[in-house]
Amino acid sequence: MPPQREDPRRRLLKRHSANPLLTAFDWPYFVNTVFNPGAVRLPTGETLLLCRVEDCSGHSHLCAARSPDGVGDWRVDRHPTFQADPERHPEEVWGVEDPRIVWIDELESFAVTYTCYSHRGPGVSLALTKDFTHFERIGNIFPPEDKDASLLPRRIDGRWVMIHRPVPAHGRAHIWISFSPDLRHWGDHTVLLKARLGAWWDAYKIGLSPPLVETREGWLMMYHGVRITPAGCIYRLGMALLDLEDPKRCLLRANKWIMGPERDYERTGDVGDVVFPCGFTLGEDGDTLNLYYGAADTSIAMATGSVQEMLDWLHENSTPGDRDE
Ligand code: BMA
Repeated sequence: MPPQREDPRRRLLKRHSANPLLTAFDWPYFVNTVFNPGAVRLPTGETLLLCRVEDCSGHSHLCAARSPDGVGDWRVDRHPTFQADPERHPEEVWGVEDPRIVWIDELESFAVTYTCYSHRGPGVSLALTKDFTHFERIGNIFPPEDKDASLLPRRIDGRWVMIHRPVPAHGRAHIWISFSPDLRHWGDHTVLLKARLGAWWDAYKIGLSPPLVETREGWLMMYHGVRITPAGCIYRLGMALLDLEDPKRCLLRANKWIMGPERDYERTGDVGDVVFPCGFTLGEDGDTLNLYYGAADTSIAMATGSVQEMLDWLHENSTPGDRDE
């Protein structure tokens, strides 16, 4: 049989026809842009997006938007939901950005990891909340330069697990994994997934996108790769699979990206050619994945896929483990 060509119309992630779902014009107060939201489904069934909002000073804060179906009828908080607190947290003096949210059964709380930004560069901070009104700030847990962080939703072998992306002074920016007994003290820092080299779509700089999706086959990790071109950077999305009980082990890594900037709202904006997911919700069936992403650092969009189809595709389009040549 001749080799089958992949149908280019087959898409793992289908964009919603109402995209972009949210823009600065939906905000009850004046803002520049809204993008890169963390996402959760609340016990009420509502979808909550904790959106990065950039004001006209250039600094970002976080603001919650709630919707009954995750697509429309958004109720946006009338004031910023979570703002930088530079008096107590000087590492936030230039704002807070790009939240990832995970529900933690053991703590009966949502854990929000976000980028704190200051003169020293971007770092990783952590806050806990039960209601997205009151927040317990744990503070800066990974110093600059580090970002794109999310917890796993449970301890593994007694320790909390964080995926994050430090940036070295020289060389490629890889995704790392670190461990903690108490969410405050972190160690056993290990490179988890390397940025590749040369012509690869994910060469030189990669970072975690939304929190990991727990499946029977392993932790499904969606990550962004940054292609540096003479015309600027292109942010695309790829996938890898980590061992469920030993997430330091990368089982599979897709060779191709699964989503890149195509539509006008992804190609044009304050920073063009960016799709940047920071959150997802799962449907009642446990398989339908609604991925929320920032488009061109300007608006918020959503794409939907099947976790099982993504896993099947990953098996067909991967090299085993973490090959980076
Ligand atoms: C990354 C992050 C994101 C942003 C992206 C594109 O480094 O800062 O917040 O969406 O760049 O500008």
